[in-house]
Amino acid sequence: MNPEDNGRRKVLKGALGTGLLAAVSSPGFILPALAQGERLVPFTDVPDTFQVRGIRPNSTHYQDTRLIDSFISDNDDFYLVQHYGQPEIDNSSWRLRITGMVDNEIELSLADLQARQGMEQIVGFECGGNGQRLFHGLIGNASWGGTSLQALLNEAGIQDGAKEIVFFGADQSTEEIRGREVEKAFARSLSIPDAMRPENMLAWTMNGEPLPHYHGKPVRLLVPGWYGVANVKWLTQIHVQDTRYMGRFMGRDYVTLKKTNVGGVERWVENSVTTMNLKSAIIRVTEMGGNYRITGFALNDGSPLDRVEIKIDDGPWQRAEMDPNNTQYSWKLFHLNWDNPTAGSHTIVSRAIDAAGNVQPTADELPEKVSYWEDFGQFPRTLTIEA
Ligand SMILES: Nc1nc2c(c(=O)[nH]1)N[C@H]1C(S)=C(S)[C@@H](COP(=O)(O)O)O[C@H]1N2
Ligand SMILES: [Mo]
Repeated sequence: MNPEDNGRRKVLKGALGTGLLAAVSSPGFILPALAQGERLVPFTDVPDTFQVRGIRPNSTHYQDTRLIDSFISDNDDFYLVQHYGQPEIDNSSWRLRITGMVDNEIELSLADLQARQGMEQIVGFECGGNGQRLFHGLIGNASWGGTSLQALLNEAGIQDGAKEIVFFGADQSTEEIRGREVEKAFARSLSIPDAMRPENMLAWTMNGEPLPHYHGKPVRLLVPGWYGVANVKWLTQIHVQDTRYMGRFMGRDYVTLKKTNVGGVERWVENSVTTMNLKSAIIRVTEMGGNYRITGFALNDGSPLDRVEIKIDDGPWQRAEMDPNNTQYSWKLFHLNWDNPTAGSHTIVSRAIDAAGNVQPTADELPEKVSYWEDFGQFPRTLTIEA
C-alpha cells in the first residue's frame, strides 16, 4: 500500500476512533472567510482541535464546510483524493487511446481532443468515503469544460457484445495482492449504458482554468451524479471489453457491505459505490445583526429534488430556501433564516426529499453497514446560542 493512502486511512481511522481529528498548526491553516459583520456560530459538535489546512502535494484535502460561502468551490479548496499520488503529466506528450472492442481504435493528443465540440457544465460531487467525521468536507462544486464522452465513443464505434468500458489513469503503484507485488494503474469501469449517458464528459478546464495537475491534468473523466471515485483523473486509456473489470477500486475498496433484503432473504450484500445517494447536511450557522441563518448542501444522482427541510429541536420540519444557482448536477445549497432563536443549546438537522418522494433517512434508518462508504444519513448538528 502506498504511503499517501496509508496516511489518509490513518486520518480516517483516527477520526473514527476518537471523534477528533488531530490538531495540526501550519501556515496552511485556512481562516474563516466571513462577510463584514457576519459571525460564525460555533457548532458544539466540532472539536476545537478540528482544523483544515490548505492543499499540500500528494495529500488528501477536505474543505472546512463551515466556511463554504460560495456556490462554486475554488480550485484550491475543492477536496482532493488520490490513492497513488499526483502524477505531473506533460501536455505535449500526453495521449488518450481508445482501445479494445471498437471499430476504430483512436489515439488523440490534447490538441486533437480540444478541437472537438466543447461542453461546459457545473458538477458537484463528494468522495464515497465522505462523512460526518470530516463534517462532510470531502466535497466540491465546480464548472467543468471539456467534450462529450458519448460522441467520442460513437466515433470509435462500440462493437456488439461489449459490456464494460474501463478508464485508466496515468497514476500507478505497487499493490500487494495475494502475496505478490504487481504494478496497477488507478482504474474504474462503467457499463456501456452508464458510459453512454450524454452528460458524461472528458474535462480539461475547471472554473475556466486549465485543469490543475492535482485534479487530473490534462484530462479527467466526469460522471455527473456519481461518487467522486468514478471521475478518473489523469486519464490515458479507455478500453472497451466484454467482461466485467475487476480491480481494487471496483471490487475491494469503495465497496459498501450492508444488510439487504434480497427477495425475502436477509443477506450481507457488497456493492461498488456508483450514483450518489440522496443526502443533505447543515454546514454552517451565521449571525449578522441579530439575524441567524442555517446553510447546508444537498447532493444526489441528479434526479429532481423536491425540497430540503430543516428541523430545529423538536419543532416541525421547515422548508429551506434553495439557492437559485443550483443545477441538476451541482451540489444544491439551501438556507433557512432562523428567527429569534432562544438562548441555550439546540440541535438542528436537515433532510432532502426528492420528487419521487424518497426521504433522506436518519442514521438509524440506514441499512446495517460495515463500512464508512456512503454516509448519507441525516446529520444532526448541535450549537449554543448565547444569551
Ligand atoms: N487517476 C485517479 N483518478 C481518481 C482517483 C485516483 O486516485 N486516481 N481518486 C478518485 C477518488 S476516490 C475521488 S473521491 C476523486 C477526487 O477528485 P478530486 O481530487 O478532483 O476532488 O477522484 C477520483 N479519481
Ligand atoms: Mo473518493
